[in-house]
Amino acid sequence: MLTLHTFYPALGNHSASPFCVKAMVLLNLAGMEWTPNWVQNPSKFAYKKLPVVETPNFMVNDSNLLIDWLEEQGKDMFPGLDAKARATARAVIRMTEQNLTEGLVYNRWLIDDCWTVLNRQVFGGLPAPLKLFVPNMVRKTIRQRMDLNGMGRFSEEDRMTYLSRDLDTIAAFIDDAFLFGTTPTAADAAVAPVLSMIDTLPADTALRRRLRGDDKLMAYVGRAREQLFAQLPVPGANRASAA
Ligand SMILES: N[C@@H](CCC(=O)N[C@@H](CS)C(=O)NCC(=O)O)C(=O)O
Repeated sequence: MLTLHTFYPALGNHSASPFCVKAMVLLNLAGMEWTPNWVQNPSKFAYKKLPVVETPNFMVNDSNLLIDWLEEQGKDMFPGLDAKARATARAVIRMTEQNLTEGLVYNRWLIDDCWTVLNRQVFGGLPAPLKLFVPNMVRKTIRQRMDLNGMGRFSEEDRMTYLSRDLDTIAAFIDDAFLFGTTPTAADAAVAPVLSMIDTLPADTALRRRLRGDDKLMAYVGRAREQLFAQLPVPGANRASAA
């Protein structure tokens, strides 16, 4: 039995983190037996980040390394794809995680109407003294990250042009139910949570409006929720396996 160390749900998603939802979906697509361990503070883990998958003899400390580990166990995480399509799927994952997700993070943390709700949901359970400074400390770190990677320096118009190209790119892959055909792959595990989290931003931002205005992407998010997310665990539920 594997243990998935994951952040708690937030904003209507099975975890606050798209990478944690991705790991849950990857484990299910691979048919693994696993159980969640809900974590508030990731500082004890190797990279101080989640998700982490604990195997009987190894810690897999990153969701993309998890894809490789599952493939090493004999699971095909890109079923039916030739070498070129596999490379393309990896590139779509990287684009989504390195750029579009940064747009999601910008919206969640730096747009005040989103931040107010995120703060309440993610940090609301902290003891009173910590609640006074931890949320603003983390927000300051995110502001610095957005400044350094450039997302926070764009005008809103340029940021939206940038992020819209990512959404166009993802939409261009959807001819069937999933990004690479009728069968979900690791690319869907990575991309669908990010889109779902843009849709569940708790305020009417330009990014959320842009996604919600795209029927093809919204239909894809709906399929992912039904077919990939519906069976994911929630804290407190008594559950032996998600497979
Ligand atoms: N490359 C990692 C990214 C994981 C990641 O960035 N996790 C974030 C949550 S979305 C995290 O744990 N952040 C805590 C921190 O940086 O302190 C993966 O694919 O697993």
